[in-house]
Amino acid sequence: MNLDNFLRTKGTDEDLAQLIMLLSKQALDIKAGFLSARGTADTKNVYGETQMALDKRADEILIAALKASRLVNWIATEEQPDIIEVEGAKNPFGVTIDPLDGSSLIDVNLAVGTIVGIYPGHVLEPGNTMLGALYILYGPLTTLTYTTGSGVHEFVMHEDGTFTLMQENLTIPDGKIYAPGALRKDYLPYHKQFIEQLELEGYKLRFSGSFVADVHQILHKGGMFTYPAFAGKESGKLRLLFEGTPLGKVVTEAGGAVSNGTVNLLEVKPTAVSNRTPIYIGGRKEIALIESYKKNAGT
Ligand code: P6P
Repeated sequence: MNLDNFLRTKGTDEDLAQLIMLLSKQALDIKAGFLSARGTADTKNVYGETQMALDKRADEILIAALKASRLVNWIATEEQPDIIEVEGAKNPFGVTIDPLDGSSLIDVNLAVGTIVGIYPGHVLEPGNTMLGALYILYGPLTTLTYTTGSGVHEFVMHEDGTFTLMQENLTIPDGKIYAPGALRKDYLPYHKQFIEQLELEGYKLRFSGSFVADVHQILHKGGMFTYPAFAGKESGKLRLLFEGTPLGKVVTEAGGAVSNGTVNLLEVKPTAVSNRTPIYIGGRKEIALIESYKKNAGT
């Protein structure tokens, strides 16, 4: 079954379905740029990170398509300093987008992806208000995984850019994979204790440098991804709106959990689009464990 028919059979809100279809249709163009727009751009994003030419290209493609469709009122992307308000919007929706997470890995041919959170209105709201979330993963296959609150469903892209159903109602299994971001020398005590416990239990390290690819693996095989608070960076590295909450919504809908180590990340209200956050995302067991370690450490 193709994505369009699947959305319809699931009774998805028509405007939301149109938005998901529009986003899916950008994948072919974004992927086409992988051969041409390589290397770094001569600019930095608001986080001071050098932008890859592909980051900017994917960002331009997505913003142009969303503006032309008028399907959303607010657009926030990791590559833009401010939230964009769309003139003549037909819907009140807001979207938060990481246009190409992990983009620096394209030069070494590793999987990267587009991450999207969909809100009923403005995006500076807790992730648990989201109408849905999706990510497109550009790997050996190009896949689209989405949730609108009724299960998590995965599709594969064909040569013509259409997507067909690969797996319905995906749930995160028990599994022993851990993806530990940050440098071990910078671990805070409670985090060090947590990582050492996982290693004691025989968890295997799988960390590619692409959040979306690493979380996708954990969604299918179980375990946990973390990019924690660390010495000198109590807010961690990853972005709340563009990475933590959209994939947190998907993993939570698949029976997992997402946390900043203290609380459910989907309950956190952003103060700015640039908010960073410590992230623990994966199986409920692992998330409960880190929250207990952090609580016992009194931090
Ligand atoms: P580090 C990619 O730049 C990213 O934002 C995430 O996709 C990834 O998990 C993380 O940063 C990798 O960070 O410090 O290991 O290079």
